[in-house]
Amino acid sequence: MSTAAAWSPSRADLEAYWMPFTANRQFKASPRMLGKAAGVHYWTPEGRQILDAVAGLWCVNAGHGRQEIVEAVATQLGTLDFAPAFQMGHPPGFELANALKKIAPAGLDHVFFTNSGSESVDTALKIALAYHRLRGDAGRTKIISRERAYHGVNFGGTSVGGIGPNRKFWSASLIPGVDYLPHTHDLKRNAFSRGEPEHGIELAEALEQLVAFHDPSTIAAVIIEPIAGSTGVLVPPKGYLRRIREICDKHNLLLIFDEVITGFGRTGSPFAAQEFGVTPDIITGAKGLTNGCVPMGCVIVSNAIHNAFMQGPDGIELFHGYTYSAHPVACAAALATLGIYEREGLLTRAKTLARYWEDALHSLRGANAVIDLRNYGLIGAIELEPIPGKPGARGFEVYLRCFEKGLLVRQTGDIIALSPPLIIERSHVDQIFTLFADVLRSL
Ligand code: PXG
Repeated sequence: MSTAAAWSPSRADLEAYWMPFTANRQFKASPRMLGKAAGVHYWTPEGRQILDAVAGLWCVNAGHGRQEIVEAVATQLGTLDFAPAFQMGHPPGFELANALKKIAPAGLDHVFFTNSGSESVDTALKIALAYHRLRGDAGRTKIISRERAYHGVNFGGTSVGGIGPNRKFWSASLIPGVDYLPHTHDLKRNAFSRGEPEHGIELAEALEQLVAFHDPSTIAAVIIEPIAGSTGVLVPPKGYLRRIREICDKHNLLLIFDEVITGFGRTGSPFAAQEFGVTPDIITGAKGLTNGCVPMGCVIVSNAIHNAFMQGPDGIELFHGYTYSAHPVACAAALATLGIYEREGLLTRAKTLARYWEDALHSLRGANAVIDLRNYGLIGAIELEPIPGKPGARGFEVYLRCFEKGLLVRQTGDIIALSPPLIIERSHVDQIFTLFADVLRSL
């Protein structure tokens, strides 16, 4: 079945594929298909052009259809298609780890490879617990996360996740010893903030309270998305992340930044850690690592953590890894991606566009149903007034109307999130918000 050609599936053709995080029956009654992509656009199988305002799903940072990646992947497949990851190595794996070390914050010099953000999170949690145990501090097993956090869907990530519907089927089976900081979303005080909100640094003090409640000797790590993405773009209040770091240092807690969304230039720096001037002990990444082309994730760890494992008698230091860790084809895609990011300055391009983006987004202030606008780097969110008694209905309607008008956005409840490819031009930014304003008027 050609993806680019028009395709008219019957309902029966759509049954076998159980789609993720999708209202399957609703979708299959009225499918929305994509057939091809190039630059900042998708096309439906019928040839309708769609402006991609979410970089696929926060991942296609260099834009679609990049020839360098296509060629690197094809060459790699023809050279070394697969190599066992356990007790064997191959050049692209080491090359990629070195390339990541170069763009990561100083002192985070070692990389463990996974195949997704979810695997990166579970790997990071396992490394954090193992680290304390290796140091003779095996009592540190608890993890502190946050309300409204999204850390993927494996059991570890689900357990530290703070979004109710993602947990409810499994609530009795999640990993024990997790507690949650309050989220920082505060419409009353911070609505229509540009960049970091003024109010909320004091919410970091909740970490001190949790530490006192659990006793620091029982806590291994704090995991935080520097900007919470999935839950609707929650930008950290001024000083908040720095204060979290201070409290972690005071009590010897590892700080994990889940940068699956914020990594690879989204905020205007390679990682949000650099953007906000706060260095965690572990960074989890995925998505933009390969420009979304081949599944891959990474866990970048501090030298102190790595050193703790590289002691003692020779032998396997960490009993963890995946068949496809550092898959050669994924490594090739990532190396080509990082090459593009470097040549085109994409890891910092969001900074040069941020002000224009911000002004364009905030031009929606006062528009129909808009109760908040928030932004950072090339991330934006529009929060809509819920229809009474029907949470999420307005958001979904806006999402559908945007797609009808040729704009791909992301919807979570009544919040619309935007995160365009970092190659976006000002004219596209104008187009996004013109289309969006049209949709709001049509409600
Ligand atoms: N951590 C964070 C912070 C994420 O945003 C994951 C982990 C999991 O990654 P994988 O590769 O396992 O999906 C994510 C994923 C959205 C959206 O629209 C966000 C994600 C995935 C799908 C949709 O907000 N983030």
